[in-house]
Amino acid sequence: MSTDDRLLQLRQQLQKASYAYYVMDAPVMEDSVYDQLYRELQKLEAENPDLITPDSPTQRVGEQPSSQFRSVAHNIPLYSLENAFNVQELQQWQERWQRIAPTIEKAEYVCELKIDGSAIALTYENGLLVRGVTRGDGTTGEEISQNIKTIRSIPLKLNLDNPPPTVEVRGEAFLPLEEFNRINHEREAQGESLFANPRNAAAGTLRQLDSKIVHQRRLQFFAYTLHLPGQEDQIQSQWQALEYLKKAGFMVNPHCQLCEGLDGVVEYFEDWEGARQRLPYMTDGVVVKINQYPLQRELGFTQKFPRWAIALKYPAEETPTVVKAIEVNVGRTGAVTPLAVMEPVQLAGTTVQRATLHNQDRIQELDIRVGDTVIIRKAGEIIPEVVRIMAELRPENTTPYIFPTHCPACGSPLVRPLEEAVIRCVNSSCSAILQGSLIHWASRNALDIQGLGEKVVVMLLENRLVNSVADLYRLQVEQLLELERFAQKSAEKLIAAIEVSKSQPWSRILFGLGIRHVGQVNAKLLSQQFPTVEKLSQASIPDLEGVYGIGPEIAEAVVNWFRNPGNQQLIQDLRDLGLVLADQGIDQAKTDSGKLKGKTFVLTGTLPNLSRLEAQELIEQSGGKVTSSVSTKTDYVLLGDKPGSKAAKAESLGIKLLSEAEFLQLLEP
Ligand code: 1X8
Repeated sequence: MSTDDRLLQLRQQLQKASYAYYVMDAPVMEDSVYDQLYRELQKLEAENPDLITPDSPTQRVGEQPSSQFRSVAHNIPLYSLENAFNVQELQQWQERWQRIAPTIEKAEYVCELKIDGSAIALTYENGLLVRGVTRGDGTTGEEISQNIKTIRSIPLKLNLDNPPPTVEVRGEAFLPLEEFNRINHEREAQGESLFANPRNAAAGTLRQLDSKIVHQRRLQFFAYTLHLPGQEDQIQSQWQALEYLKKAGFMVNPHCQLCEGLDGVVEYFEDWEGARQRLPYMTDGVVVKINQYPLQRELGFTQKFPRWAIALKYPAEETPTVVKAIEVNVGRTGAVTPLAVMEPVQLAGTTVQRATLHNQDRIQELDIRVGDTVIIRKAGEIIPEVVRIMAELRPENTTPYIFPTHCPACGSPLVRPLEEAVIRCVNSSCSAILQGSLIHWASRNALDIQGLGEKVVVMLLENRLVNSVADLYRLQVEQLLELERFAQKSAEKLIAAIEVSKSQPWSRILFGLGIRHVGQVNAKLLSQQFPTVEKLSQASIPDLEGVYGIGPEIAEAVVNWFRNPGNQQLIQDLRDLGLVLADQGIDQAKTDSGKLKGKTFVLTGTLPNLSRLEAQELIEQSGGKVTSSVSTKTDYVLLGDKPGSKAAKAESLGIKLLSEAEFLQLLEP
């Protein structure tokens, strides 16, 4: 065999093996065999440098680092996509293009996952890769051919028998998550700055001057756009273009789908919202394109975007922002919670500017400082949290945060009990604690006083109109009228709402008192076993622990609370003011014969429709009871979204888990 023939054979075999491995993910050759053939090719080429072809597998790694990249104008601009952040905006987009092309009855849409990477344009001449260019500003990019060639899922030569004179292929270069993490770990070990996300890492890698480094970082490439100048009649749709790209040897994302109408698009978007979390690369939305090229041509482009495509984005669950201040908040239990005040940003569909820092230990762990760029995350709850800081973006002259030693509200020294993460203000007349207690008292699941929210509470305190929960019931319309916010009608309304709250049941009042560990569930349990405040205040720790569902911690908290003279005074005052701190008789007949008689429930997670209290009331009306922790005596666990450890415990004990729907079925006659 001539050297020429052998070289051709080696190139073809290695190309086939590489395509099978990197594009099809189905290897056809042992690594060791590949290496052997590769070395033979290298050797023959070294002996015959004039026989090296540009599509040879050895040409993926350049010898010389580039000194800089060349600017190249794109023949066809790389447009960015218009964004839609919800289904309504997607519908508006459809209405917009339909107004421009009213003759079209029905469009087909191609849905493709939006890959979080870096867009590049590849030019092939007579089937050979001649150029790779970054998106740049869309009009001009940088030539990074040497780096592009290291991406093994990009063919150096198209797998077509009669390749067209020129083709331009566009797509996304990206780093798989595993590779991204590997690179960041390596950089961390070497004391280098970390990449914030796979997109930055991909863009940074593509602009590396040394293609050997690029070669080490296993970039991949999904092709999604085809330009075949002069052959427009050959390919008539995006779907055909994707087929052509696959045939030519590119990796096309396998999760693309042709949809008849917008309903199919919405279904695709919703299906992938969860499923995308399990993909080995990062996605941030769905690209929706009108399939038919003739319709695409009719619609054309605006100044910035194609009219025939849109990116439907998933809400970002993590986002960077800058810390403007670190503050502490004193809650109704005296717990001092630090929080970061940040530049407002969009996160999971809402604007946020505060994130919890949990406690002093967490602050030390993060070493968070004013001026830091931080990554924040919505963690199911309403308040977002700080995940990490980006140390490489820290400005100069920052100082570590020093936790206050004194309460910002009342100035008394803060206390950190041994073995506890929480720092507390223990001054029982602290204004911040009083403020928290009043807000809690008036809240929906406690006394439910309409119109008495945080703003009004702050105003009442500032004007010294109240100094305790009992004072709320001493307020007069005339006093409110002196406040800026109130007119005759609104003042009368608030006083009436406070008056109405006097008839709330004992269990709600008990919850409203804000005794530690006495949440809604325990308040219900205690109010049933101790139907008057006298009985509860006289209960000993063993009495309390005797109640099924009440543990030693709760029992101690209750006893301590009633021992406090200030609290005894409060109970006396409330009673004098006309609140009934006792059960006013429940419909015993109904609960005795109820469908859930004798059944014990535990609630966990957020239910789709019912509030916790509503679920509890339904259970109790049917004769069941609700406890706060799972044990062998539990009959059912009613399971909502984002359940806690209770669900796992129930499963391990073999206790039946119910969804809200299944629960409601139990109640049906
Ligand atoms: C950007 C992207 C597109 C696609 C996937 N990922 C992206 N990041 C796709 O069409 N499959 S299209 C696109 C653009 O046109 N700017």
